[in-house]
Amino acid sequence: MFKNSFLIACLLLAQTVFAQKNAAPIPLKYGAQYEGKRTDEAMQKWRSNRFGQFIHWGLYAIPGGVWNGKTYNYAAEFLKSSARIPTTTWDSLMYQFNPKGFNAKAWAKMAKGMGVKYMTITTKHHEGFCLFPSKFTEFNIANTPYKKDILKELVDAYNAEGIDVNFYYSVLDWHHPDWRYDIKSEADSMAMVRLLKFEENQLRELAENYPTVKGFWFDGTWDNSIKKNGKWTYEMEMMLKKIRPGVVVNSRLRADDLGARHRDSNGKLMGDYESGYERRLPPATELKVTQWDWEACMTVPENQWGYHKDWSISHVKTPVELLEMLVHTTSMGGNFLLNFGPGGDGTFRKEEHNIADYIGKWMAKNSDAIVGCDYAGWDKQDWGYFTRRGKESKVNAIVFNVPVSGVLKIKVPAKTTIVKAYFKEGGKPVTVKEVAKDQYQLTLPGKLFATPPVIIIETSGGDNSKQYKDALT
Ligand code: FHN
Repeated sequence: MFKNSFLIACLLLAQTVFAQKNAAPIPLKYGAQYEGKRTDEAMQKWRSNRFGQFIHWGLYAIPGGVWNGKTYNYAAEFLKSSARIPTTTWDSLMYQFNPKGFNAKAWAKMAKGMGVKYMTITTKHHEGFCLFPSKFTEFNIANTPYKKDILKELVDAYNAEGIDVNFYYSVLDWHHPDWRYDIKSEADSMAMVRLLKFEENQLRELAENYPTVKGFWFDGTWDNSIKKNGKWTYEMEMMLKKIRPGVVVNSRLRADDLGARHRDSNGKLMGDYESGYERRLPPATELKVTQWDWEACMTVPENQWGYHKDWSISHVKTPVELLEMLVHTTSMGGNFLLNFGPGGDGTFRKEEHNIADYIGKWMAKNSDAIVGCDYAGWDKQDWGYFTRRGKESKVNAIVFNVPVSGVLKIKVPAKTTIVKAYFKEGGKPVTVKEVAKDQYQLTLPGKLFATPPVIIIETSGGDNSKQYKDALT
């Protein structure tokens, strides 16, 4: 009896899987626009950048997570909501925004020194305050004591250092009276029409007034009110790409006709890259991510994007932890966007300077193993990561955990021979030994490393597997 029901259950399951696999695609007007990776020059540049600086800066930087003497541990940029601060009270922080220590050129120099190739900045976060002088709201930088177009200063300064700039834009807007979390009535629907028109105007403004912008990074799009407006998300992507051809848009913007987000109802990625990896990286086994472009964004403390006065609340990642995340991300074909939250005075905290210094020193010697590099196609090993530039025969081994034996085990893909290996810095050779079919050992000199070393592994084709006989089990 049990056997029969089990058999039937299996048959039904097989039938469903078969049906799903062979189901006709759902017809969509506002689904994915193309399949696979974009191959144009702008996208190749975006991809080769690999390392970016995220900047969360807004009015929330002024209270820094503290309101009326009470510290709120949740993310500083959510203080308005955590401390239940009325909109008019919060909005009046605008009259205090005058960052005396701000220096766009110094920010850009720090970023350049860290080795980033792009920067993504909050032009408007959930609070609704705009770091640019918008014609469509008074709630913007021009009406603060600072007055100047701080966004333009930053774009110019970063571009002068050769760093691309992308604009973060929150669709969710706590300031705008027409924002709705859901659409449950005709009035909600009309309000959202007005809100989305306002945002369309602002997006056009950003694309037109800052001609060097390289990408738009949308956020705050998870509510039903946006899921029910897939058409608008599609139109915004098209509009931005029309005004600024080549501009790169993240997957968070998009919802399709049926409200599916990131991926449309047929499972295809919308936007130009997957931007769902937030405060986490795909595990090394999740190799499917190498099939598309993706970016991980990362905080330094556990969950603080905007400036918070008290970082003792959670673990603060060390510079080497963050460097490892950058390398991990590159080794899986992704971009790593590391967040900085400057204070209301326009300066970065000492921990952020330390991170920039540490990673910058490493990048100054080793950026060749990151920028322009990708998934190498070799099996991940416990001691670290592999990266490779295109189809080059050289592979970079970046070592974070030196084994007690001092021996790095390597499994190469079939028909790959390791010819030699040496330290990128200084060129000292590393002993290479072939130990079994497609398996090698690299013996490190018996010393500890102050920073993660990069070992260049030179390979050639050729099949020397014939000398090995598989076990007859
Ligand atoms: O709520 C925001 C958060 O403040 C921050 O901007 C991050 C960055 O990815 N995005 C949202 C949460 O997903």
